[in-house]
Amino acid sequence: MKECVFFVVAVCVCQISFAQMDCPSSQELQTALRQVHKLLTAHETSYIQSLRNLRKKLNLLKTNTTKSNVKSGSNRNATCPLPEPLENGRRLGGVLTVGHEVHFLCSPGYELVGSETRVCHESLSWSGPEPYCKLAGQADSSVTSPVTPAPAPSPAPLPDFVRASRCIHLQGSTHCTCEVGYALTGTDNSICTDIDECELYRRTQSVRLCMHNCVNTAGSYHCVCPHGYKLGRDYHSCQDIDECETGQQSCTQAQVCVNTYGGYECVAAQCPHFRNATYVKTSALRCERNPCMVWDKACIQAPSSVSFQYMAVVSNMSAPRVLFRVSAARLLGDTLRFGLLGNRGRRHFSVQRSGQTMGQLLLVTPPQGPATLYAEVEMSELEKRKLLGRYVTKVTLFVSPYTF
Ligand SMILES: *[C@@H]1O[C@H](CO)[C@@H](O)[C@H](O)[C@H]1NC(C)=O
Ligand SMILES: *[C@@H]1O[C@H](CO)[C@@H](O)[C@H](O)[C@H]1NC(C)=O
Ligand SMILES: *[C@@H]1O[C@H](CO)[C@@H](O)[C@H](O)[C@H]1NC(C)=O
Ligand SMILES: *[C@@H]1O[C@H](CO)[C@@H](O)[C@H](O)[C@H]1NC(C)=O
Ligand SMILES: [Ca+2]
Repeated sequence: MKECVFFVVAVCVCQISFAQMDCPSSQELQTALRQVHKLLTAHETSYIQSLRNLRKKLNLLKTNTTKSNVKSGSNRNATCPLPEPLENGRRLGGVLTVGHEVHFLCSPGYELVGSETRVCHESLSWSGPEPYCKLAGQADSSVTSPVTPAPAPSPAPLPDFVRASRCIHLQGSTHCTCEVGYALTGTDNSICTDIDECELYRRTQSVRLCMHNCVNTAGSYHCVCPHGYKLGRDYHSCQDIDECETGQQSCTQAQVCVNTYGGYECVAAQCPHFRNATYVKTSALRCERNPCMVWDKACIQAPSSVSFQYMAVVSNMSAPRVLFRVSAARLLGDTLRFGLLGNRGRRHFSVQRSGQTMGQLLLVTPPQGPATLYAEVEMSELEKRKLLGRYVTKVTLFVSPYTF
């Protein structure tokens, strides 16, 4: 928070002076900048100090609990060796006893390499590698790891990320080139370093290099897709695998396989229970009511048929859009009514009439996945305001975790 305030101050200093057309000497500007820098440094220090205090308390608690468990008080007074002084930086924290932490901070213009925080272990040694400060923006002194690939399963350094450049000497000048995917680095252009296309794109482009994840490799990169997708032919996009088609599914005979984006579902339609009404399954995704006694009002008011509809969509799909339409196969009465049953789907769906004998289910908001949304669409047929029949469609919408 405070950092922002300081930054605003710096900007204001410049703007006011330009507005007055009273050009400040560069010395004045530099003084202002130096002050802001000082403030920032002070703020950074206090921030790290408070972080350190928090960590200290946490560590005390931790050691307290382990101590009371182990009952070994022998090391309580023992200290770790004083850490080497940090060149171009400094150490925060002077308590060197077991369980305490020290922190390291580099001077402006330097970057810390190694452990920013080190804990004094029971063995009286410090955790983590010893830190040092290197000039910001310069390659690491150890040439082997200027770029670390994102998920490198092998801990060994990958020297392929750095190569020697090819240079030609021509009339006193030298021209150096790199292979595709590498860029010249180093003060003398002697080294080619792999270009991290993933990082480059993330920083500079608004479009995505990969539909899902990008993995940088020596001299190139490749895109990876989440489980349930395969890489498209363009090597950038991700395509859903239709498990129901490819036979990778494991649904039982009684179930229906529904392909979804990034997976699949095994569904089984369950016929509903309504008072005085009984249903038979007429197909995998449809139940019809058995005939009612003419006097049995409860039975007559139960839906004549219940159909099941399963759909798969991607996350954040644009809305509103029509998901499907229902219509009466044959019209017996004089009126058809369409509506949503219950409250379950009201947040995401709405039902509209789309013709004389047709209604449609609309998705009204972009669905945020992963999610499974439900809606029940009812079509009722009336003759002189008397109910002839109700037809219900139970809709299940599988929303993928991704926008593809
Ligand atoms: C750790 O334990 C000591 C007593 O064993 C107690 O005085 C101290 O407050 C405890 N510290 C914390 C942070 O709980
Ligand atoms: C720790 O040091 C203090 C004095 O420095 C001493 O009084 C105390 O007995 C020591 N405790 C242990 C466990 O060595
Ligand atoms: C439901 O069925 C029972 C017996 O089968 C009958 O007595 C009752 O009237 C029916 N309920 C309605 C509301 O029709
Ligand atoms: C959803 O899509 C809209 C427009 O298509 C976009 O502005 C928004 O950032 C997207 N939201 C998420 C969470 O992807
Ligand atoms: Ca799938």
